Amino acid sequence: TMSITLEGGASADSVLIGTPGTRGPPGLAGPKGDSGEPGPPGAKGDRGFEGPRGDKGGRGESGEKGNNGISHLPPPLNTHADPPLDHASFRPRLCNIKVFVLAQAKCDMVTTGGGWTVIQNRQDGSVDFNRTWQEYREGFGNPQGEHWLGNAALHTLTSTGQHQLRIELEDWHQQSRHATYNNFKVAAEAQRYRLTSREYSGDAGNALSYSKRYNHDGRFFSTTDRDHDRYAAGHCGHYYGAGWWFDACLAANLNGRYYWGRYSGVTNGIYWGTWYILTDGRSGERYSFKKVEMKMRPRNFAGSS
Ligand SMILES: [Ca+2]
Repeated sequence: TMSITLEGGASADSVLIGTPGTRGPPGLAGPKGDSGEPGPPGAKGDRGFEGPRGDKGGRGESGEKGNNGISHLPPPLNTHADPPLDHASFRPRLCNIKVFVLAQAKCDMVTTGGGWTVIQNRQDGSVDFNRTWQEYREGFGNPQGEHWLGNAALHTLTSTGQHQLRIELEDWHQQSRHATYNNFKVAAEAQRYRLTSREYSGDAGNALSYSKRYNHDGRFFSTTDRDHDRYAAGHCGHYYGAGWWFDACLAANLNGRYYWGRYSGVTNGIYWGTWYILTDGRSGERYSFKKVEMKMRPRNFAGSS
């Protein structure tokens, strides 16, 4: 026993002290802490698209009046004048088109009223069309010869207004046919340069919309290093070695390999399935074209037919 003083001054002689109880359960979790410090700034974004062309500059000052006298200047040579737009004296010329990058494109001022910008050409097999996504985006080849203008340029050129696409094919027997699409558009890279090719006319057949299964209209662009096709089990761009709006996989491929006429094996030549189909069952040979040109212009171009 022991003597202790209770609260209030009262005292007691003997108070028994029991053993301590068992330890209680842990308390509830405390409240959520404050947010942490903001993180470091992100990386610098990509460079934006080129802006629109600036306003025309002001007129310059007049020069001083010259003295009378005999002219020693040679007659004007007229070397930089544009060629007149008649068939007899027509020559292909370069036109400057400001697009994603400064690109030069060839103009066709003759075919069905002119005004065509050539966006693709095959004629001698001098340029390899088995290229990467980036190369197809920027374009490659020579505007005066074989080339692909570039998907970035195609998007820029078709992003405002409505445009026509004309495809001209020539075989190895001097036969030519064409296909025209009155509604042509190439979407932005974020939409993988998706193709719109509708309202067909012409005599080469509508190979871009051959059937439900082989339909290039509305398809994404694929290259040897990018698979955006509708063939789940494989990679059309890699298999055929071309950049194109593959479906699963193709009824047309104008960016295929250049062959001198017939070839056998994989159908990886320049191909347009509504004109030259795989007909030769004896040899299994395919047919590649001698010449192809793809060109576009505004749908409402003056003189369009
Ligand atoms: Ca695929």
